[in-house]
Amino acid sequence: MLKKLNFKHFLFAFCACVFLSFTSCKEQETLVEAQKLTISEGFENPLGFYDSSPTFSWQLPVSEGVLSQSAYQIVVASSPELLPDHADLWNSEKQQTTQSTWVKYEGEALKSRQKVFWQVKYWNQDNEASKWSAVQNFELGLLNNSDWKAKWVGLDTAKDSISGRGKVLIHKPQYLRKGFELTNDVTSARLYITSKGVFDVSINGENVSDDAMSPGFTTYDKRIETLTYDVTKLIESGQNTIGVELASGWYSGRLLWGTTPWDNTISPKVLAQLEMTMSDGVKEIIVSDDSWKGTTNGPLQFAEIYDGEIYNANLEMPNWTTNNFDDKDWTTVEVAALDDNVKLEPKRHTTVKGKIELVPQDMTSNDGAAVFDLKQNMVGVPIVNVPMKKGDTLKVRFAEMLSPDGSFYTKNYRSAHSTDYYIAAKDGDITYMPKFTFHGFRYVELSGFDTSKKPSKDWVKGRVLYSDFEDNGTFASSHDNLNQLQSNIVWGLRGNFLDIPTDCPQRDERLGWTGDAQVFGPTSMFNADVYKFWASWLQSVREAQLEDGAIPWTVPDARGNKIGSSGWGDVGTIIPWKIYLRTGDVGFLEDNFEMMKQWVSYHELKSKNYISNMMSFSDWLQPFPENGNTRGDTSSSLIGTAFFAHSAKLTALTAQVLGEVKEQEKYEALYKKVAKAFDEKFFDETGKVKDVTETQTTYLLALAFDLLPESKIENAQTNLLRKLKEADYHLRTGFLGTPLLSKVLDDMGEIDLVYKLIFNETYPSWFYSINQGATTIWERWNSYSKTEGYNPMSMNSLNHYAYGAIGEWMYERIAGIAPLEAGYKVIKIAPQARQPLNSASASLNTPYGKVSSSWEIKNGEFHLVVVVPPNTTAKIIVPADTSNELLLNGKKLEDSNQVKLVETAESGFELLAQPGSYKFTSTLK
Ligand code: RAM
Repeated sequence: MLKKLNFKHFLFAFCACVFLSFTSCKEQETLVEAQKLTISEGFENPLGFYDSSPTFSWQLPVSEGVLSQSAYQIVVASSPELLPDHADLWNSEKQQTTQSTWVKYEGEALKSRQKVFWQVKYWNQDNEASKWSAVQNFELGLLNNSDWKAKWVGLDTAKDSISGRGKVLIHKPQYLRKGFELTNDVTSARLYITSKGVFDVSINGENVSDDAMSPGFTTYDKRIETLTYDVTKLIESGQNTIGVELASGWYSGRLLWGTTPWDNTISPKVLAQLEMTMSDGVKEIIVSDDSWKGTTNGPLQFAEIYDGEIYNANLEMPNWTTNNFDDKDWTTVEVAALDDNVKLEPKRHTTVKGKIELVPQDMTSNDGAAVFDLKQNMVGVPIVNVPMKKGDTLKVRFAEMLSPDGSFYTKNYRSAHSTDYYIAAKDGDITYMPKFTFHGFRYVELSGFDTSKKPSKDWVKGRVLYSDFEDNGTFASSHDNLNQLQSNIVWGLRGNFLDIPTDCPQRDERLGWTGDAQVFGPTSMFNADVYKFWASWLQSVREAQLEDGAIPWTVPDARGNKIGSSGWGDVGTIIPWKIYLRTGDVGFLEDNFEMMKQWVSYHELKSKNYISNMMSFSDWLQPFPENGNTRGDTSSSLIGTAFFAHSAKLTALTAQVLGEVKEQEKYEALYKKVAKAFDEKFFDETGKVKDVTETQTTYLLALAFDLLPESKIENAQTNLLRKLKEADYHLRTGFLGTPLLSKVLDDMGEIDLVYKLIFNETYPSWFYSINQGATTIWERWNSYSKTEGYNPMSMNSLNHYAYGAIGEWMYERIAGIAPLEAGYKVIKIAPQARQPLNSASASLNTPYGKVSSSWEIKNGEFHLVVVVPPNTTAKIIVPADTSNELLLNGKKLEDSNQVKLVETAESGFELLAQPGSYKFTSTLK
């Protein structure tokens, strides 16, 4: 063969080689491609996306030869065929950087409805290139009010509505429909839709989605979120029908104290725009307008978030969302134009969905009533499947716990009726799931069913509703109660993340209480993928902020009381900063910087000589208050001043990240002035609190927020220890003090004491509630006891996430995973092992991938298994008697490129580790 090669052949081969190496200039793309590609706050290939200037993030694979990134290239195009070589929207070119998260799009401005495709490639630490990632895509929703041709439509339900509790107008649910004809086949169809109220939409008899309570709860006087659905498969050539069920929801429902800035007497309305591209390329559009018809004579006669539903099956209208229905008795809808002041924007986090189904573990029945125990306090709706007799009314009640005598207790729902009714139209089994309400419960009671049938456990299921996010971390240990605490924290999160972060999910409240959100935010980030959830809610916080900088007590502001509370409004500085630490997304700080400054200026407004006189809910629900007050004994002026200083400090730190040097200096100086005033006003020379009641929280605030001069710190710490001792080493803290306890004591080196507080079994403590049967976090340390039943205080929820804030310390210090640099670019792994724990472990999906830390004590040896994700480094501190050797994977540790010993301290070995998996063994003292 070879011999046959003549010069011509050689020349050809030579040219081909030169050509190939020119065209592809091909470096070898051998490394495994990037994974988990997302845009903005973690969206994967979203439809109806909100952000016209997104950021891009990806993760390097856990793969041979991939330690870190030295460069990336992103290509963005209007069609997948153009990738990677002909990107028409943006080509970042090769960027020499380790940045693999939150890279800003710098291409041409993106527009409503635009379809965008992108992929990324990275170079590793040795400048070797990866393959191009799989092509990702996203499609924008309608970004501007001017994109809408549709009008708000609905019936005037105010005129024949019911006067509900507190004389609040309750609108009857309505059914709206529209038929339309198409002469051609559809190739693509998008339904853009939203409502003032909550809606459920079907096309040609098929539900468009399994979303619940859409579009969710925003500052309706400023912004209403819109949804986008791909409905191509539901549209037919010829006749079609769209049908919408509509109820009050948060918009015009009975929210607590009823003074919403929007008007609850406005009847719910829907806004819908169906945009289609036909097979011949022609565009068709169907919009909500005066050709739609409606009725309130459908089966759903009543639907209210607090109060429940009344469903009358006799009024069912078979096929009403299909072509096969005559709506001649229906009324023509009223039409309202869009309001320019209310922005319509694509929903910027996930919709609420049924995420889990629970089945009863126990059932008892008596006197025509059956009680089902799900053994887990949950939030959502029941799915009931029961035998009934025609004309009878099934009554479905809920309870968080039973009284010790077994009776059904509903008083702590306060005025929330929280009951569903189903009126049967026939004999036999019925299936019913409420649609426009939700309940917080562990027990379900049914009555009104066919009593000739024996109740059975499978009559009821619990459909758990929350915003559609996934778990983001795990925590487990060798201790049952600690594991139950972790479970309670996670269930508290699920129950109170139903579109907005709420204080509680069951009584006549369920509002976006800012103080509760402020304390629980960080813990939520460990347990669930909720960055988008928070980013979205913070937009509402910005919108709700008043002109003088006040952040309302609840967001969206359902109360309309124009003032802020210290410790509550500070959500506006604390959440941006704390979430930035966990994501590393500078854009998030940019978005919120103005709000932070405004909030600090509100602190200034509400203080004299830097001493605060801002109203405060204070250390809410502190146990054993001397003054008997729900606001506890800590001076509200001291609290306000402490938060003033802290908010100024966080604003300075933010300015520093944003490179705003002047602002940084200004807020640093302000923080120092306020801290000085705080010290002079509230502390004597010896570091003891003066002139106001001395509480644990007084010291916690001073120490946590760094408000005392160096010379007083030690004494203040001693005073805090004395206060704890006086309380027999139990906490005496409420909503504001409790989250600071673990951190302050930890900084003092008092880890044993933090363990003691967490493992306390007696009141007040976390385990006290667990020993009383808690399956969620309670509002009060003693909300319920097995012998006494419910705490008689009317404000008493068994699902209030605030005290779950301890979860942050469990992840960061018991398992030992904390960010050392924002976004976990540098991770600190420093578990604090103490009795009674023999083992603990946690894992967390960081923006760079999964990190985990898992330890176990066996025969005096400490075993620690750590996984460090690619493109990060970790500082690992292995607790040890350092006079003995440290083993790595069973062998004496020797410095390598992977792991280096940095320091041998008294309490352990400090190491610097590159990405990879490690198994350390040390001997404990
Ligand atoms: C209660 C709420 C909330 C708390 C406020 C001050 O009504 O349940 O938890 O933040 O009051």
